[in-house]
This record gives sequence, structure tokens and C-alpha cells, in this order.
Amino acid sequence: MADLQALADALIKGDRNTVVDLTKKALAEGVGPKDILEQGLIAGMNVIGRRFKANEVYVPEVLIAARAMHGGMDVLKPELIKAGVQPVATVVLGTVKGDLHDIGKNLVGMMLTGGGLKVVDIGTDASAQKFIDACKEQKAELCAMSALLTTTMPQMPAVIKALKEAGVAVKTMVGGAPVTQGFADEIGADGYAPDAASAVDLARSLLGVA
Ligand code: B12
Repeated sequence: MADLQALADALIKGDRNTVVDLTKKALAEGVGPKDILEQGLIAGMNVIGRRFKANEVYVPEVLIAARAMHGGMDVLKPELIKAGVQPVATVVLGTVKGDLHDIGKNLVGMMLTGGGLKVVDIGTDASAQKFIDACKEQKAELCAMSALLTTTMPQMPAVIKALKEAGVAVKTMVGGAPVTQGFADEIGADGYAPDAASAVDLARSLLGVA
């Protein structure tokens, strides 16, 4: 009998091989891909998110859990497509122009993927035009920007302004070590989160999904 709790536990431990095996086993036993995703993979990633927020685990554990999550997702993806399971929304994520820091952005991307969102990562040093093009092409609902330098923070309001001018109706969220709620309010971003786990809660609340 498929044990989705064991799958979640293996993900929390970052045990990629077991995650892959248990995902295959659950599918072979006829468990629906959506249940495996939600009650196994996402459930495990949520625990990692909560522990990361509480400083009970750190960046390496999150990266290892995310690698295990990717292992399970690779097995599930074709089945999810066949079953017509759609991600709840699409997020375009990038580090703003002039900024090459991507560790925090990547963590945010992994946690958002773990939270059931489709993440389109446009990389680092991303210009306003690159954000606009990606949001349009992907029909994104959310545009997420990361900045680690005080000198690149001003790119965030520039992207928000450019999105508005281009008539791209997306919610915007910002983050990165020097970014604060006050700054987000000042530049008219729809949301700010201090870490990757909170970014998932923020994204879901901005998108109005439970
Ligand atoms: C690693 C690092 C580098 C690496 C980056 C490698 C990489 N692939 O990312 C390298 C060596 C390339 C680098 C280069 C530089 N760096 Co540097 N770097 C760092 C360092 C040590 C760690 C950053 C990091 O990865 N933290 C870990 C992650 C997990 O945390 P995080 O990024 O904050 O992300 C979390 C949250 O902020 C949030 N988050 C992040 N993005 C987003 C986005 C959204 C939408 C949301 C909601 C949340 C969110 O969630 C994340 C996970 O919880 C910091 C110092 C520090 N301790 O922060 C300096 C630091 C950021 N760098 C600094 C500087 C000055 C530079 C350089 C200019 C140095 C130089 N003279 O060349 C260059 C700039 C290059 C460029 N153009 O970008 C300064 C910035 C000072 C400032 N206030 O502007 C810092 C603070 C170091 C310092 N004390 O001086 N750096």
C-alpha cells in the first residue's frame, strides 16, 4: 500500500532515491498523481519551509530537499500532464539588472515550485524588458524580483513601472537581503517576504489560492 507520509518523510530527509522509488511505487499502485504531489511532495516541502522559517534547518538542507523534490517531480510530471493537473499559477522570477546573486532567488524558486506554482526563472541580471517579455509569453500571474545589492534595488521600481507602462497586469513581489517591507510599500510592490518559505505564503495569498 502506497505510503504518502513515508514519501513526505523521505523528502524532508532529502533522500532523493527513496523519493523517486516511493513516487514510482505509488503510481504503480494506482494512486493519483495529484494526491502524490499534494500529500507526498508538497506536504514534505511545506515541513521544510516551516523548519527553515523557524531556523531549525538551513540552506543546505533546503537545497537537498529541493533536489529530492525535483527527483519526484521528474517521475510525476508526465502523469500530471496526462491527468490534466495544472499548476495553480505561473510566476516569473529573476534577479534584477546589474545583480548576479542567485542563491536566494533559486531557493525562492524551489519553494514556490514546491508550493505548486509553475516557476519561470529568467536568471540573474534581468532587465525590465526581460521581465516584461517573460510575463507576457508565459501569461504569468505573478512577477517576483530578487536584489542583493543596495545599488540594484532601484531596478525593482523600474521593473514595476515598466510592467505598468507595457500594460502587463501581474502582481509583483520583491525580496532579497537589503529589501524591506517599507521599501516594497514605497515602490508600490504588491508584496514582500523576508525568506523563501514566507515567499510561498505570500505568493499564494497574492494569488488568492488557499
Ligand atoms: C554569495 C555572495 C556573493 C556571490 C554570489 C554567488 C551567487 N551565485 O549568488 C558573489 C561572489 C558572485 C558575489 C558578488 C558580489 N557581491 Co556578494 N554576497 C554574497 C553573500 C556572501 C551571500 C548572499 C547569499 O547567497 N545569501 C544566502 C541567501 C539564501 O540569502 P538571500 O539571498 O538573502 O535570500 C533569501 C531572502 O533574502 C529571500 N529572497 C531573496 N530573493 C527573493 C526574492 C523574492 C521575490 C522574495 C519574496 C524573497 C527573496 O529569500 C531567500 C531565501 O530565504 C552576501 C552576504 C550576505 N551574508 O548576505 C554578499 C553581499 C550581498 N555581496 C555584496 C557585494 C558588495 C558584492 C559585490 C559588489 C562584490 C564586488 N566588489 O565584486 C559583487 C556583486 C556582483 C553582482 N554584480 O551582483 C554585499 C552587498 C552590499 C550592499 N548592501 O549592497 C554583501 C551584503 C556582502 C557585504 N557585506 O558587503 N556575492
